[in-house]
Amino acid sequence: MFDRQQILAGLSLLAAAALVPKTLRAAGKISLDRTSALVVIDVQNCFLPGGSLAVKDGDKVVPVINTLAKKFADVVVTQDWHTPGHVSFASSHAGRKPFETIELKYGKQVLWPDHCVQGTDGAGLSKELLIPQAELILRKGNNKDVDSYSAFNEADGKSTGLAAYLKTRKLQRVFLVGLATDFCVAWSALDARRAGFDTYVIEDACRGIDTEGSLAKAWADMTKAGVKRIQSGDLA
Ligand code: VGL
Ligand code: ZN
Repeated sequence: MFDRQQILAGLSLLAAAALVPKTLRAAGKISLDRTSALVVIDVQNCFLPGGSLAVKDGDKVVPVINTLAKKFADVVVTQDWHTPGHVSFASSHAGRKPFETIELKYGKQVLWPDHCVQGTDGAGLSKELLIPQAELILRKGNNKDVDSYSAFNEADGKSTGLAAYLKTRKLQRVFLVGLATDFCVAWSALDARRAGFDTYVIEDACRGIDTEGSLAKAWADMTKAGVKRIQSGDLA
């Protein structure tokens, strides 16, 4: 049994906790501000279970992203958006198989199963993704001869205009989520750093493809470049 003194002590502790300002209680958490933007990478049917380039547990990111998105006023959503016969498809290269690598004018290219063909259901965003306030849907990789993992620059270096869009809107901090960690998320994060953004990747809101050690390499490259690796629970 509690005696009267114990109850009083407990109550005063509760009262003291209530007096601690919210900012202190959130100590160690990352506070979002008006310069923070969420960039949701390629949460498209082709990358979800049953899709032509399914990322393992790709669907698990959707509820995490939906919850996160409620914290952001500014959200950009991207779509991988390839022509039929795109240069990144193994089927466009005689004798080549998916996940082999070839050398193209702009460098190494992993060859993929056909995916995210413009206007097809596979290229559609997940129907479970609920981010009504998202103001920009950016399509990338729509040039037949050039891939674009990154939302910022195509593989040949040509800008998509995303850095200028964010800067015009005074959005300095970029939080990346989506698919796949080791390709489109990582390349976007590296380009965001190169363009001078304060860059975060929210790990539990991403899933990777992980071919030939690509996931470990992507994290090593991102860490080296100063990309911050965080969890959704780290946000205030
Ligand atoms: C992606 C491989 C090919 C991605 C897109 O969204 O990460 N990966 N195209
Ligand atoms: Zn692609």
